[in-house]
Amino acid sequence: MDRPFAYWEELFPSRNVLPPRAQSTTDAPHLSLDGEWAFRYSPDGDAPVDFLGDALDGHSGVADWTTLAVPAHWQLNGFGAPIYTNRVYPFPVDPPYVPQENPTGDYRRTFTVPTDWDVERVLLRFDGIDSLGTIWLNGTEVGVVAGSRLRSEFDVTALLRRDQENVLAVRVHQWSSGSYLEDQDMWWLSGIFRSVTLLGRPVGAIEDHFVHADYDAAMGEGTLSVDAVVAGGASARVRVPELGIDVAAGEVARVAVEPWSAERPRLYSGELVSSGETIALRIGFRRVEVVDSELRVNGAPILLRGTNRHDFDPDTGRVISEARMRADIVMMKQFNLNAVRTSHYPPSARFLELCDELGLWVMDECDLETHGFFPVDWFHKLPGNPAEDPRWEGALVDRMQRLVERDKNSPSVIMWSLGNECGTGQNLGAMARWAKLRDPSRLLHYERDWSCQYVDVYSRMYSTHRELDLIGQRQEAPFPDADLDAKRRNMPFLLCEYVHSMGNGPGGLAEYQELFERYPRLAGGFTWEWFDHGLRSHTADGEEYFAYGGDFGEERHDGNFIADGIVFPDGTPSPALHELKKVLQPVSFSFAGGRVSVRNGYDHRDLSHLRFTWELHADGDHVDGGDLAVDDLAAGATVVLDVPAPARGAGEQVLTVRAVLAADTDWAPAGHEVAWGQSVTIPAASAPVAAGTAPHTEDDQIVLGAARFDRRTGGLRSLAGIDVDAPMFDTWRAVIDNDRDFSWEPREARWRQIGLDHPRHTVRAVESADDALTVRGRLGFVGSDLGYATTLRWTASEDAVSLAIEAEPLGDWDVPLPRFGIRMALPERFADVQWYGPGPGEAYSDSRQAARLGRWQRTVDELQTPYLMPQENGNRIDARWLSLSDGERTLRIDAHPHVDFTVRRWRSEDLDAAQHPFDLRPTDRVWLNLDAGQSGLGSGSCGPGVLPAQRLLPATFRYAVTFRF
Ligand code: IPT
Repeated sequence: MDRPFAYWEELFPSRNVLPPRAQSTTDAPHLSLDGEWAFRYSPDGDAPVDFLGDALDGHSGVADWTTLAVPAHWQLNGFGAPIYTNRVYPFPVDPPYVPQENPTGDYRRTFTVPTDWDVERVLLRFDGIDSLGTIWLNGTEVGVVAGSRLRSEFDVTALLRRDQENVLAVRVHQWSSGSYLEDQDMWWLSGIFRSVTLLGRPVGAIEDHFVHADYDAAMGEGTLSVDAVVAGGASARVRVPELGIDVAAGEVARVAVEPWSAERPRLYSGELVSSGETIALRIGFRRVEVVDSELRVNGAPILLRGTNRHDFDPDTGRVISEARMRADIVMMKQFNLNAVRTSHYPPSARFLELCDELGLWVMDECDLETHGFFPVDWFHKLPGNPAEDPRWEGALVDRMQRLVERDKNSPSVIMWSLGNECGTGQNLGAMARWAKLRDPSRLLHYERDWSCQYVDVYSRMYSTHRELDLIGQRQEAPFPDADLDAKRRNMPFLLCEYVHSMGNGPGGLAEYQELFERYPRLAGGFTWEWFDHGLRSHTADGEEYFAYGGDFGEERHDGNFIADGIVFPDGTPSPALHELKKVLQPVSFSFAGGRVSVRNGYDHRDLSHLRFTWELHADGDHVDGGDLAVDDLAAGATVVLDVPAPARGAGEQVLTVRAVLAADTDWAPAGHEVAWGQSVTIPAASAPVAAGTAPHTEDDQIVLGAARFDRRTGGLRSLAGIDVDAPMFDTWRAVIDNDRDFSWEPREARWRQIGLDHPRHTVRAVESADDALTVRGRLGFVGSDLGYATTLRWTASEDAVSLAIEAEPLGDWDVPLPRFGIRMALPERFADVQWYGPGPGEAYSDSRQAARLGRWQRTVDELQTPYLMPQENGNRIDARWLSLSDGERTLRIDAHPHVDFTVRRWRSEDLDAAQHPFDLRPTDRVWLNLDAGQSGLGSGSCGPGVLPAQRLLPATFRYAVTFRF
């Protein structure tokens, strides 16, 4: 028996909402209603509506009331708890019903309309209520807000008391029919989470305006016309003094202008004036189009170097301060990103204004995702997926209208996206048709309908490199319908999500970028995603950590899948963001025959804003340097320059070329590095291997130079008096998310089945010869017949001890190894690490572009990357040498020729077992891995795994190190 719908379960529950209109900066009066509101929380939606009157007089009593800030989420302020699910709905799929236990927040506040307001009408605006709110003013219902990340306005003129306090009351339900449309991969968080404003509307106010600012690249000319709807049908004028424009609204003006682009966000200030209101205009002239399967702006193809950004703050959830928005954009610009997809809902309108000002291409996405229908077979079953079921059409089109109408004047927005992960369906078609009619100047995007019937660009997510290569060449597998296939094959292509950045990773970025740059059809993409959405929490002992799914006791959740960003929750760039910065750099360098070619990879601008320098280092020591003259180089052009000849002398000679900002910008100071390249002009001579000393026996020990070994096992006990744990073979890494069982290329299960996490080394022979101590053995794994035949050959001179490692695979290996190397331990005081090699950040075989050759110094603690779910991290790749020091004594390790190393205060097993950083407790040893290598990272947690070339295959490994003291 069906229970009747509650009002929040109506398919289109909004009531009395005014038609949506453009965001504006206006001189009309307004009053912010943000701040402390009275608040009452109830676990279901049926509490009496007893809070509308002048006094709080319900039978539940005033005692139940407390206060809560607006904007805020109640779950982050002590009421209820956050829930994280990726795509499953956290309730039974039974649309439009939602749980009867529907947490509800009652809000109220009073306000007085300023006496100097000379207005005809007063509107009440809600920028975001999650998920549904009923509004009352002075005891009378104003209407119902639905669509969590969308703006709603009401006309409250008739209900307002002009000379007395007004009582504004809002009841917000956590769940509503809209919850079925808002199944984005993020925390479920409720409440009035964006601003509330009272807007005075003077006589003759401007109801809506639409700026059309086109740019004709061939003519260098802009065309401006501003549509204005003025109350009472009056007229308005458009003035742009800088361009000498003073025309009636609706009239077309043509002038020579500088265009707007993400690279040079040129905005012209103007105003739109009616008798009652002046709206500030910030006009960016640009034309977005598809020509010859290319995505073009202002006549030139653009390459989207983008990322997906959710509104996120570790303390306030989707309540975002302007400072945080600006900080995000500034950081994106500093890290060479030029585009953002507002996954998966429109951000605060202010965010787009900042994108207009600072310069980012924006894909503005509708607040729509019905992903939870996928696990229940969204294409075939009824009650159907809202994208298809005609009963939902009104609600979906309304969402699109509210997106487009609010944001239509932002030059940064070049594409509207219908939403994310809704399958396919006719209601998407209805949204698209409306949007195209209303705003033909922008392109339409939607990923999940691979027919591309409603859209202008072909978009996919997480395609492999191979697929991207085929699409670049227009050789992709055909779509079954020939007409749609032909249409799609002529579209530009973008990856709306790629390089999933969960935990340590992604790898394979550089290979994607190479393809994007190779094929004109490929318009780039948006990495998944900007933030790790970890919520700041504290253990019982007060230790801070960032919580993920399950940490709030959720019944059903998706664990740390919420931690898949390139920025840690506290705003620190992750190693992946550094890698991205290098891979996306808009200027590239290549070296050959003593010359460097410099390529301008910008879409529109020349390089006159950059200063170029060169530097020469020998073994990491600065030898020489100076400026490099790169004449103005047009977008897309390359110049080849002579570079200073390598200085003669000892050591590895490395030439570094850098491009830095010549002057301050809005997003970085002069000197900020935009791009760099490096070339080894003379490689290092290999360090000498210690030799010449013969081993001898003292009691139960074998002594070889400064090294002492256990006579029975051949295990190293001390090096120059430093007590060490003998090197053990290690093939394990604390599995990274990309290795795990949910990965598209799962490795973990097979690794554990083999027993790689339980290695056992047996010594077969300890052989002393005149010049060496050789320990032969077999590395095996508990429960497996696979293994390695191992040889450790120790030699020594007076001041050094060398170890040559050789390991040959035994048995039929069928899986790449996590790592291969040795692990030893030193006393905990050896905590100061220096090395010469790529750095300073962590690097892996498929994520090493950001690491530059140099001499680096870090403490052990600084070498750790605090992924929210602890996992393998901190690898330094291809070190030529490293040293560990306790301040007095230093152990230096030379590699022959290179070695990967990891240093930490716990063992890989501890890292593997930990669920949160607070689970990791320092041991009294410093654990040092010296590896022949590790498998790459890939992005298998949601995407392709490690590319073949970067898998560590179980081959024979041979490498050597020399210890010096
Ligand atoms: C894709 C989603 O669009 C995105 O929101 C996020 O959940 C991402 O996956 C994984 O983190 S959809 C997936 C089926 C590829």
